[in-house]
Amino acid sequence: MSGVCAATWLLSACSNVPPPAPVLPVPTPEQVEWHKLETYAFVHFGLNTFNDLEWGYGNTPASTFNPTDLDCDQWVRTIKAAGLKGVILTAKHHDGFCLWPTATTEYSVKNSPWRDGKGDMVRELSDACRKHGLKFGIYLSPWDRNSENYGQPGYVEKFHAQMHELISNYGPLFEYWFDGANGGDGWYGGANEKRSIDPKTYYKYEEARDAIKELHPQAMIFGGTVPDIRWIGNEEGWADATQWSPYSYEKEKHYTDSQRGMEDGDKWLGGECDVSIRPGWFYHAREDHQVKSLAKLVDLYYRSVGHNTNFLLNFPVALNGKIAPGDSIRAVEWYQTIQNDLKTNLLKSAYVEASNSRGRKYAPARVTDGDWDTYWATEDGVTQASLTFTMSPASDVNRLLLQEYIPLGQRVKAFKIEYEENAQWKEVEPVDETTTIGYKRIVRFKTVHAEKLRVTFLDAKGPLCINNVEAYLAPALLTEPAITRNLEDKVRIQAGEPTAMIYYTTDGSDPTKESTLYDQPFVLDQKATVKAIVYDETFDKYSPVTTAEFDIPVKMYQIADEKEKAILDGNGYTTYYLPKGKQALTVHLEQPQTISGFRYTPNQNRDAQGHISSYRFYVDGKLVSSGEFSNIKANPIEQVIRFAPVKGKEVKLESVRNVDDVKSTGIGEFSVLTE
Ligand code: FUL
Repeated sequence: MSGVCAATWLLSACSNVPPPAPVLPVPTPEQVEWHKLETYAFVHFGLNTFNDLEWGYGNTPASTFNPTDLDCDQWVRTIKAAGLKGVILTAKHHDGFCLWPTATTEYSVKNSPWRDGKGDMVRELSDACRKHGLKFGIYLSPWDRNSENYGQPGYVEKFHAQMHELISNYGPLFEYWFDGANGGDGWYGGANEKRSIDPKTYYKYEEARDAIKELHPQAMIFGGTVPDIRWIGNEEGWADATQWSPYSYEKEKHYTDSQRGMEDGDKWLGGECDVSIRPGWFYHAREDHQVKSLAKLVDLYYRSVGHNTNFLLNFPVALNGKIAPGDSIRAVEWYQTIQNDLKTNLLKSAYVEASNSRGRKYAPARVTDGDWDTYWATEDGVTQASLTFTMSPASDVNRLLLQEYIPLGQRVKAFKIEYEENAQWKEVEPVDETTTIGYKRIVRFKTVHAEKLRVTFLDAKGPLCINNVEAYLAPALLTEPAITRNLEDKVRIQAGEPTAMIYYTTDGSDPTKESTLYDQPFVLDQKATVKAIVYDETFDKYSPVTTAEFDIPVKMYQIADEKEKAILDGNGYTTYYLPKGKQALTVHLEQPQTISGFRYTPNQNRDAQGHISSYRFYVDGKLVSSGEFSNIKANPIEQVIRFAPVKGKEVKLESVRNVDDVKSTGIGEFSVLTE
């Protein structure tokens, strides 16, 4: 042994080798605790619920707020059973209606029939949370469509007074949400909003933050100008696999940069993936059959928590004041499925070796000791190294969970996973790129039989600090099929697995393996509801049911222009842009129909522009409906508008305004709803 080697050996063997120097930025201890929550709930409830709206204009009377059987305890029991660690309540949404008896405005529960005007929903929910050991958080919309002095200094005083009531009277808060809508960017404020403000200065967010932090040092602030965490850039509940917690708003080119964070970000701002269990944030009876499927929610878990971000799952509480039974059941099934996926850690008793180690305190076995605060680390200057796990016994495996010791910063930039079978090393086939790790990364890959598993860290911003590695064998989950109807009125049903058996019905009944077997696209040139399932013969298991409601067939529309036909092809990604100078789409039907609504889907391509935010709709030249497609910028889902039935042959969808005032108008899909 040379003198240098002996010295290195002595140094690494002794237990007081210093930890690796932090890689900046690092999270605060409160941010670390927030990461550990992983999943928690949102509840959207308020006047919108009773008026079938997503963004109320602030003019629906407070008297319409009347839950018949409000039960916050039921919400909390559901949320807890779904493994979620806390709940954030929309104490006031953009319509300005307050769910607590505030002294700042008459537009609150005190002027509603609910509990004879003596109710306080913030109190009921925070009490229920305390009773069941759940954390509690507040959403208070800065934008207020009811307040007459919104846009002037007086409103900001009122907004701060509301915040003070909420932070002073309802116990500890774990998160505080400042929503960004109507952040002053053009007409994003909505159809009636003409009061433009500069969100950076108007709301006095710095003062608000100081006040919140003084009373709730642990609370994470979402939004505003001095946040602790960051919106992930979509309302679909997922983050990119490459996911840096560091971020710099100064370097942001588009808000979707947030989907992956920034390797060179100078502030620690962990990503939060928010999504509703239904298409909308508020309850709409028409979405009762659109509760996200189990497979969809499980996928979102892996693409949020498994991609180093937290998952915020919204429950749109129903008119009776309860979470609808289907939503509760789905959320609990979701949690149980994840628990089952990640039940038996196959590395618990594996023998671990590393190609490099900083010493005994940072030995490779630290990654399987179940202690979050101990970690394996490499020597200074070593940013490439591998961990090898000898499985006892050899096992099938398809998930690998990795964690970095984030109090010292996020480091890993790239890694690969290999397995050994019959003395041969091969790489696994992951579903997405194996780049960053951060607080938590769960890699899904095709099942392999492994005698050994090896993780090779290929590049990092400093010596490696890995505190946990786990491996699992998750059972396969049957995903429900997708149903579309094309320009020839042919219905296509597709399953994830091309060989899957699909059964369907067209009479509205739930399909079983006794229903019609799908073998090829079939013509459906009438109004009908198609329901389909995937069936797995080996395990005698069904996927969830997919329901598609088709109105009058494509053949009943007269469309000559080839490009324009994209609006009816059942594919929201192919988009028809109205010719320059045109603000409206006019469509003729073969025969007069009793029309009672329409559907509009904006271009589904990521970062696409030209979504209509405010519209007018005409039948045979007569205006039958006008309004806004609330929240279409952040959540560009299908919009369904209904109105009193009217007979006609010519329909016209006019764009009064597009998101961000973009000139050209895009129509992904459009169709009429008939009686
Ligand atoms: C958005 C809002 O505009 C939506 O209505 C919803 O509250 C969502 C969570 O945030 O920005």
